[in-house]
Amino acid sequence: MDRALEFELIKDMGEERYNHTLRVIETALELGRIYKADLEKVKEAALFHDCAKFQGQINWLKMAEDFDIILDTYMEYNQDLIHAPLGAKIARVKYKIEDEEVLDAIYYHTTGRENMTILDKIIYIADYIEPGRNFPGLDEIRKEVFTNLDKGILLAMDNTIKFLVDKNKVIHPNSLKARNFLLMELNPRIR
Ligand code: DGI
Ligand code: FE
Ligand code: FE
Repeated sequence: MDRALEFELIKDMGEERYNHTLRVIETALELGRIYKADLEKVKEAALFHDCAKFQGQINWLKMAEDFDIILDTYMEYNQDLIHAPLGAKIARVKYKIEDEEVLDAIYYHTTGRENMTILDKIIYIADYIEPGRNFPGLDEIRKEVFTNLDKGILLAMDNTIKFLVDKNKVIHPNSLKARNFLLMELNPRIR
């Protein structure tokens, strides 16, 4: 890893989250090899996926405005979601990433979206199953991801949506669209 780049990322996100990033890279590369994704893109998207997860007290609305990000009402309401679109923007302007597929994978890494690309899927799920994570049900999901990527992702999305409902949290429409899309694709209509 380029030292200056590493330094910049650690300064912004802190050591702990940087270590999470390294684990996401390893997991994503492992999946990328299995599912035949472009490993350069996988590595780049994983490296920068949380590049906007700044430490400390951040005025996310102001930050979004400064970077010309258009936020929907759900992101204004739940500001934990802002680091994903903001990350795509920062990857573009600060880290000079030009690949739209990579930028999209960063943009949608928290919620997912309808009809996800293989790169979107790998970043989304590597973030969820990296070895530092410890959610209930994770062992089953880890196993499934390596057998059937879509089924594994659907389990992870179901888990996340259930968790959010239990916590009385607003669910972003992209999370619902992503889950519905996979569910319908995995269970085609019979008549
Ligand atoms: O940034 P990370 O912590 O590595 O992971 P992430 O970007 O997936 O963020 C995870 C958090 O985002 C987790 O607490 C669940 C939450 N989340 C995911 N989808 C939604 C959501 N929160 C809300 N309110 N609505 C969603 O649709
Ligand atoms: Fe994130
Ligand atoms: Fe992450």
